[in-house]
Amino acid sequence: MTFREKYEIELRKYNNLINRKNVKLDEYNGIFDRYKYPVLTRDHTPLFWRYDLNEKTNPYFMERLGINAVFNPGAIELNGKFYLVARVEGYDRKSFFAVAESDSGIDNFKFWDYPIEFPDIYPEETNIYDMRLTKHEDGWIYGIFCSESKDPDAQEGDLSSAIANAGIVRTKDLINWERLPNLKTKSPQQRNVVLHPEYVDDKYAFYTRPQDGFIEAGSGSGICFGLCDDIENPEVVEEKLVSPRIYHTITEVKNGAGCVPIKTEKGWIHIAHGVRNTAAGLRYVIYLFVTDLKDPSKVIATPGGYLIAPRGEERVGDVSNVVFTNGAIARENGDVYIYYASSDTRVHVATTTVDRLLDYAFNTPQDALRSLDCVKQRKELIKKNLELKLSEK
Ligand code: M1P
Repeated sequence: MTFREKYEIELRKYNNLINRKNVKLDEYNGIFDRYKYPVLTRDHTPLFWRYDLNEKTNPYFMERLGINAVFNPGAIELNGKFYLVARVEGYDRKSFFAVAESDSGIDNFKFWDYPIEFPDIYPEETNIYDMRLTKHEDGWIYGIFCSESKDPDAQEGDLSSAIANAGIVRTKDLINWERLPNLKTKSPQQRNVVLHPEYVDDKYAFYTRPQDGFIEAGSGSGICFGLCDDIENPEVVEEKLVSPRIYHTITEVKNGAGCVPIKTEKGWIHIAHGVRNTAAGLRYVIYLFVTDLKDPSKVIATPGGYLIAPRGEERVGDVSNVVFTNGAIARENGDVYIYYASSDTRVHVATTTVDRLLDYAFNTPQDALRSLDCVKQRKELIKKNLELKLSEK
């Protein structure tokens, strides 16, 4: 086969993939819909990101810079189009950000030609990932992401210890990005930090996730909230606990804010992740809670259990048994698109509406925390249903 033929075969596969229509699955729970195909995978990255397309310098038509995975995207709607700022990970394990665009939000996402570049102001920064995109009322679109560096105090020979910080960039068009200093807090490490879209008490407001180590939450007790006077010198002095870790629940080991909160008439909808341990390792699921419109640090609805957990093929990937979200789009017509990654490998969409999420939030029973109390809760539901004598009607 000639170089040209090989190229055309791969190009056809790529075009088929990005032009493929997505299909709603018939799996039903009344809360959200899942789709057959992931909306972004490593195969969605353009061939010209991976191959040297010059036959003279690449006679075997080989990948020169492979892409390992595409996951954990921030999401935003601008002028009726859906944009994902995805975490793209090369074969070299380093992640970077790239914009993919779609008209429908459920299929045909196509990457822009070039990945995102922003000022390199932290020489020790090794990896960047998981951007949350906040359309702030100050007029900027902020990207808050994890900025990871090697732990300078690691013991000799320890090449794994790392420090996670919240990096901050801002843009008006997703093309030109300004970098601001990393967020300062009292915690030695921060990941899964989200900027609230409105001022609170005339200040910027962040959801944080203090943690003792790079992986372990340690004494970090959950998702917190804190105010910041100056976004150009960002510091949160006081962090107040919002969504705690709780024994024998989906947030036992850790949790973290996910999408930028969605404003509704009944409160702010938060879609976050919770982590528990199993004999097979950590299991990440997505859960929801609502906070007060005036005081977004005050939780007013906590439906029990998870909203989305890994299913079928979602369960397997580079880090198996994980679903994770850091981007959702709430449209003016009430539709909500939740972008979630499975097993740190690919991106899916779940579609729903604000009305359905609010019904779910306020009418799903809270976690009863003990098995026998959960039985009571379920018996109550069964009794009410059986009294309806639905099968006899
Ligand atoms: O591997 C699962 C996820 O692990 C991290 O989340 P957390 O900080 O809550 O442990 C993140 O690094 C995320 O990117 C990753 O998907």
